Amino acid sequence: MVVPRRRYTLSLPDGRSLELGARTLLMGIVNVTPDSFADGGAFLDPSRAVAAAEALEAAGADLIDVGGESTRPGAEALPADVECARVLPVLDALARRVRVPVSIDTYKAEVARRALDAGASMVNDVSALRYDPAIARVAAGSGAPLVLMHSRGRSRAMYREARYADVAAEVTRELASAVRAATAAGVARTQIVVDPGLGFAKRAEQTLELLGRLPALGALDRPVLVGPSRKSFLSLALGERPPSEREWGTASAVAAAVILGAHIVRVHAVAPHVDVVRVADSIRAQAALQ
Ligand code: PMM
Repeated sequence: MVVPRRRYTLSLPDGRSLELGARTLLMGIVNVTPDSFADGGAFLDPSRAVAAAEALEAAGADLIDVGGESTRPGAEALPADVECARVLPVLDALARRVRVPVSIDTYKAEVARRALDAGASMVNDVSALRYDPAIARVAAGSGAPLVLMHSRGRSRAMYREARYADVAAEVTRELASAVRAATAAGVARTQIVVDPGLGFAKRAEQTLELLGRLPALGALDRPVLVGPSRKSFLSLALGERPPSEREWGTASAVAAAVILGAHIVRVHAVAPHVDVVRVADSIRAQAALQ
């Protein structure tokens, strides 16, 4: 069933705003890391990362998400200085070179603060405030929207936490508590985006179920961001294969997410997904007429 998608407006620190819900927004991924599972090492050189972001914008990205620490299971936590040394030169250049808003994918308050100073306009926290709660005050102080992504445990041990009686209900409940923590720290509720955290502290079966039951997150009354791109849960349907060969599988998950109510989808390959979300948005629009 095509579920209604509510409209939301996020305010950006530079005075612009992002309209969510009328059409699906595409967030293009630039990982400035040596070890991300899908694009690790490709953009560690800042000039290559900047060129990749420009190419994503030209392909139709509505947002660019820049990250400096790999979130793949078992990845080492980086000192904030090292993470900053990776992302700040890229953000500095992007402030002059791209028009679309740039988000910083970090769970560290210090990295978020310095990234916002360098021109980022949104904070994407894959720990939903659990690793460094001070990040909420940083987002609140800057007026930047804050993405709260569901996960459990720390990176190294997150699969030990993948025990759910009802994955959609538990993820919704845990995100609700993260939303409360963020608002208690001063973040405007209207600036919060929620994300079910596909593949984070979830087995493949649980991730597929959660994606299929995405409308459960509607109880939070916040825009929903979904990131299925090239993730290993796709292998449950596709069989084992490298991330680079999961693009069609990603497209299917993106189409499902849009039909099920996602407002923003986070992908590595923006160009093909422009068509995917256009068609899925058209299906939504026509179904709403009936
Ligand atoms: N996935 C990854 C990293 N950051 N952020 C959000 N909000 N949602 C996600 O699903 C998400 C994320 C891991 O993928 P990557 O290593 O390819 O960036």
